[in-house]
Amino acid sequence: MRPQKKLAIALLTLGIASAYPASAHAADKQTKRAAPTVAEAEQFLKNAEARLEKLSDTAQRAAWVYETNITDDTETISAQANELALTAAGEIALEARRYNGLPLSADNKRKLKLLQLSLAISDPKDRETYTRLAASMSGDYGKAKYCRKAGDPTSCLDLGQMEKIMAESRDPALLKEVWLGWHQQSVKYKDNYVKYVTVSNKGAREMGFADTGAMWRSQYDMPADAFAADTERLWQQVKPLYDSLHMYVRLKLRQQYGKDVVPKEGPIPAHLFGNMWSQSWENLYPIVKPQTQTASIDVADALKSKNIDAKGMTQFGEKFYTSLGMEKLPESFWQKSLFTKPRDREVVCHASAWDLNNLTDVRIKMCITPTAEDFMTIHHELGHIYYDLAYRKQPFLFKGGANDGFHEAIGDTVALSVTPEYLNKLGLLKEVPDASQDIGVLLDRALQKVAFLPFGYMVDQWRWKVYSGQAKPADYDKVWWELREKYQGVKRPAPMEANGFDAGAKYHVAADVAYSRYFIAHILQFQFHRALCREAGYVGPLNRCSIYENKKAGEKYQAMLSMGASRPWNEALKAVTGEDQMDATAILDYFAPLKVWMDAQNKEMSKE
Ligand code: X8Z
Ligand code: ZN
Repeated sequence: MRPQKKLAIALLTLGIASAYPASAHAADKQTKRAAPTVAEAEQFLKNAEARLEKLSDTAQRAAWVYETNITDDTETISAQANELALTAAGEIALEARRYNGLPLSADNKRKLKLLQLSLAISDPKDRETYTRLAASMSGDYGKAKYCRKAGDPTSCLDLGQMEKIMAESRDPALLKEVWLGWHQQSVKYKDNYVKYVTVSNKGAREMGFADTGAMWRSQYDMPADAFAADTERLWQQVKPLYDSLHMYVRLKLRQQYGKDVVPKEGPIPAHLFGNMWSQSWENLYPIVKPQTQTASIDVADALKSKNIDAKGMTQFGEKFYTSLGMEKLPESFWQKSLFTKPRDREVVCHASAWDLNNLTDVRIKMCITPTAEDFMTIHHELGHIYYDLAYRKQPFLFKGGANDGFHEAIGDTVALSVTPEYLNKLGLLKEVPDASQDIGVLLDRALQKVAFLPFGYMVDQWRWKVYSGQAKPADYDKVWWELREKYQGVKRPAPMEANGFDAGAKYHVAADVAYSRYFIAHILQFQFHRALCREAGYVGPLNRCSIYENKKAGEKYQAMLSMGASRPWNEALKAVTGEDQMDATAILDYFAPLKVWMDAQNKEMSKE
């Protein structure tokens, strides 16, 4: 399942096939079917949308019940509902080929194309295996616990508890223990993952893709290879900024943990970054902040002292969106969402946004705690929700993001406007730090956003290799750590286990959610932010801009959101930014003053 539950696209990635020849013309000749007409194609699309919409509704509901209450029964029901949806999506994907090349409207041509970007698993047994394994792996991930003392259930920690330790503890031995404890859990579903990859690839090949990775890369209105080249271009653009941050953090970590724990050169042990996957480092802020930094920028204290609960935090999020002129969240959102971790049952805590009936039954599922990190994630999830709401009047196949990276960037863009000044307005920050404190604020942001870039890039570098067969199961960990060292500059805190599965300790691998979306979202959100600030008439450093209460910027944003997936993403990007390519100059501009400062610090500290 996907963190962003837009089944229009999820269905498209779950096609099935029959023994239908690759060429529609050949098929029609063999079966002596008359060549299809435009009218038939239009009728086909209408029927397909109606059928998929209904099945998507059922599968979404089954998935919601499963992920908010993991049991054997809910797992089976969810897998079965997905199987039905997958069967229909496959039949439709294959039938769609008949209509390729007809002189259809631009919209209908696009719908036909979207329908064919899918897996085709023709064998019903394989189909069952695929949906069963998918459900079982996300359940295994959700339920996994590490027990500090074997045989003692009171010593067991769930992921949320372990993440808290990773964020707060400065004891390298404890951090290492917890890191290793969590990374042991995924070994249990490695065999299932290997089987799953095989079936998924079979499905991709039946639809004419080289493998599932190639299919994923084909979802961006350009050839698969062009997408790979484009993301590499972006990575090269941002790499110098990441390198400066990595070096700065290394020097600070050496001061904190000593030279024996943190090497002078080469990759840094992965358990020291305040995060289970070393994917964002904001929890290191207290260790790495500039010495001159006196102002607090952490909202956690205010949230706790003012007793703002999970719903209250979410209401703050909603308030930002309505200040842009967007609608209030429907009453059902407040009644039906899951805001905190229930005590009486197992759930998938990884935050997600849901659109159950493709209209207004929107919900979030999140185990919210009163931290700055979760406050930001709420804005992220609400971005998905407001996108869903904005495109609800589109036909079913266009109810999706311009691409999946757009979906991930919407809420993050809004969160970039959650500045200290804005937090102060809300009463969540006592004082507005003056300009002399900007470096600290920027550094905090860089620990979230810049630190993430190589992780966002490498997860699918690994998966592309797995799906193409270049990384064999016996080498999963070897390849995973080669990539983590190469891109992130982090290393495993202990030697690799025989037959380990460290990649599976990441939600999106266990749940098979493509990850490049987050990499491009981290580039796009700065492009959106820069453009919306311009629209709001703002001039000045980008990190000080907040579009809060700016209806003009809100209207511009909303216009893009309501396009959904109806046009190629370049057009959606142009509607907001005037640019038609992804471009890292916005993120580089945003952090430019910090880069200068870090480089000077690095020079200074390296002398010591
Ligand atoms: O999975 C998410 C969101 C849900 S779409 C919470 N994110 C990625 C992650 O946690 O790994 C947001 C940033 C990256
Ligand atoms: Zn998301």
